[in-house]
Amino acid sequence: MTDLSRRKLIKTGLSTATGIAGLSVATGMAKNYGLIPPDSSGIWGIGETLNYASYRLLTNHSMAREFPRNEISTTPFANDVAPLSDAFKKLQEGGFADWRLTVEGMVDRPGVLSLGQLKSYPARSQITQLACEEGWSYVAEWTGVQLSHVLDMAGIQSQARYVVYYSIEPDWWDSIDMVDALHPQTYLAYGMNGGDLSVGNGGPLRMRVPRQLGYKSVKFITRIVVTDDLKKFGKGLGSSSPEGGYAWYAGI
Ligand SMILES: Nc1nc2c(c(=O)[nH]1)N[C@H]1C(S)=C(S)[C@@H](COP(=O)(O)O)O[C@H]1N2
Ligand SMILES: [Mo]
Repeated sequence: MTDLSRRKLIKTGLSTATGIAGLSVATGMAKNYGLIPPDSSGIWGIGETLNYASYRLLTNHSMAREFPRNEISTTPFANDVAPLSDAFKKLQEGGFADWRLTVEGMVDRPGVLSLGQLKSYPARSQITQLACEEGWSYVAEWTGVQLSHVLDMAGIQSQARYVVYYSIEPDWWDSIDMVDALHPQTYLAYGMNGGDLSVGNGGPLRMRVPRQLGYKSVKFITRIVVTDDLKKFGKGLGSSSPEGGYAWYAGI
């Protein structure tokens, strides 16, 4: 590659890099900046790396769009979930008084939190869109505690790079990097449109990651684990989604 085209590539940025030479320069840069996603080794690996790396370099601090109140959807769509377990139904019958969120991994103060404790933390609200990879979306007001607040309380250790989160549904777990975990719009959400978060929409507690597609907003959250290495979890792809063919990083 000539100096001129190299300069042009750096100037125009990773997202517009084309051709094999461009791709290898871009993935090299991504590697230097620690921007290789955990699902980068498959057929679509280069695409996933470019997508994640260019988003991170260009939009690290950007906010998901917030909407005026009059654009809240009148019928927020509750996507189907697998039939909920007896354990879930028992918690539901008890008004979720016994729902617990375990916080563990690379934190100084691991612990177990009730919904009451989460609600005693500073509450935040945002009116944002939840967009499914299948093409539909809705706008709602989400209320919850910033994930960053829960992480601050637990004291994240300096090597931490990702937060892994688990649903009470066994097949649903996912993870985000620290940029999204500490982002002000990433919530552990327990409210929607002024009321409790309905079970259909993931109540009593769901992760809300408005800068990524809907599937990253995992419902019925019971556990979060702070880690430096996603290879230790599941098949090492960072989430149950790439195991089913979806990208780990689903920035919008
Ligand atoms: N536990 C769990 N979380 C989940 C899902 C699921 O089936 N189970 N579906 C995901 C998908 S694909 C989308 S698009 C959103 C849908 O959220 P909604 O039901 O509020 O529309 O939830 C996500 N979180
Ligand atoms: Mo979805």
